[in-house]
Amino acid sequence: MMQLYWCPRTRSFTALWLMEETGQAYERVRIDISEGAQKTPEYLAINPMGKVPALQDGDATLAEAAAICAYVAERYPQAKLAPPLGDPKRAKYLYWLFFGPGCIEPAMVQLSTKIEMNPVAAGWGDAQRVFDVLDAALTTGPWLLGETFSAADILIGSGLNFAVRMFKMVPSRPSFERYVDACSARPAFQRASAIAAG
Ligand SMILES: N[C@@H](CCC(=O)N[C@@H](CS)C(=O)NCC(=O)O)C(=O)O
Repeated sequence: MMQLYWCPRTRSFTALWLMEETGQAYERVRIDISEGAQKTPEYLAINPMGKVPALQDGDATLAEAAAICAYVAERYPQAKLAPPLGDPKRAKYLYWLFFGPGCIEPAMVQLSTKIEMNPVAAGWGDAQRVFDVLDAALTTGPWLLGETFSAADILIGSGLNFAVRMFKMVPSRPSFERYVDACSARPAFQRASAIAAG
């Protein structure tokens, strides 16, 4: 059984929702980051970055929410959280999985710190461009891959829920509201929310 290392009100909600979408049994190991549990030698052996989420699957351990999404979607193909190899939808699936940490995360930091960067040199361009691109992709929907829900929606949807709804770090837009509503209507999202609420 996989072990998920997580903490409420953190980015580990992504992995919690993901595990709930798989329908597979898993064990939750709570790492209380307000008490420094992420800095113990035992936990640093699992994730040397000392951050949640992290996942253990037998001899395999990994961290980074996007990598956990990709890994779990592959391990449980029956959950249909990733287009199979050879499916053209896989291109956009991978694009959005990398767009999360590669563009959305730094854009969020840029919005909250107001740091000015040369948009040609910055890999994400600038925050306005990142959120315009996401807005355009979400205007059609219902999911990032059209009718096909995937682990990319878990990554981007939980990120938007975190940044737009919970922490109001990113100004909302109608497409973001519709999308977060669609994500939060999923039974697995609701189970994860109930777990996170304790
Ligand atoms: N790049 C990581 C970020 C994870 C992260 O920043 N987690 C924060 C909570 S939202 C954390 O564990 N902070 C504890 C610390 O840095 O001590 C991912 O996407 O999984």
